[in-house]
Amino acid sequence: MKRWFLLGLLLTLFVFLAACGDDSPDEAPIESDGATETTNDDSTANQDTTESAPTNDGEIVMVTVELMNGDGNAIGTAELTDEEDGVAVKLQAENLEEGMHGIHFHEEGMCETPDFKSAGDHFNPESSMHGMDNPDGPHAGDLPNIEVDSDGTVSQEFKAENVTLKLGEAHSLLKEGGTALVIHAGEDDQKTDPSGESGDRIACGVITVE
Ligand SMILES: [Cu+2]
Repeated sequence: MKRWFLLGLLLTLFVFLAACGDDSPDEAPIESDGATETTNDDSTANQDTTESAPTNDGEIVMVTVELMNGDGNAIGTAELTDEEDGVAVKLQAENLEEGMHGIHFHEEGMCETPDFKSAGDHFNPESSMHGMDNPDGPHAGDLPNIEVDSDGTVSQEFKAENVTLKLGEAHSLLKEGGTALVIHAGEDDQKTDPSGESGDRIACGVITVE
């Protein structure tokens, strides 16, 4: 009799501990991970094919880029609008040095002061040479020079014909990790690879949808 009672007690204790074990944070994530992973796979696969394309198709997509200088101070904005023949850029900035400045889309969506080297090279999905006057160019991220007025301001609109804001496309500025818009200290000669000898990076803004 006593042995059965002890056995029953042990069994109850065992079941109780096992139940506790299920609820413990150590085990629960492993089990639910396995379960949610399979359901997640299905739902993301559905989203990839059915959702991401339509949200960016036929709609006007606009991104505002906040530009900062090497001290990390805001100096203006660039408004990017996706259009049929490229991306329209409306640039408005101040506190810049008078004269011509190179400006490009760079391949990394990172603007770390003071030198903005974090923005990487020019956005160049076709692996071509730099410059709009280069027979083997240009980079998709190459842009015409901008001209800053004597009061240090610039207000300019131009079209970037070799890029898009459409998600998933090779020339998309909104690729994973984003891209950056960078203004240089000097003028871009539009032919010297890889950056037109436009000098230091003096302003930078991240291009992203986040
Ligand atoms: Cu550049």
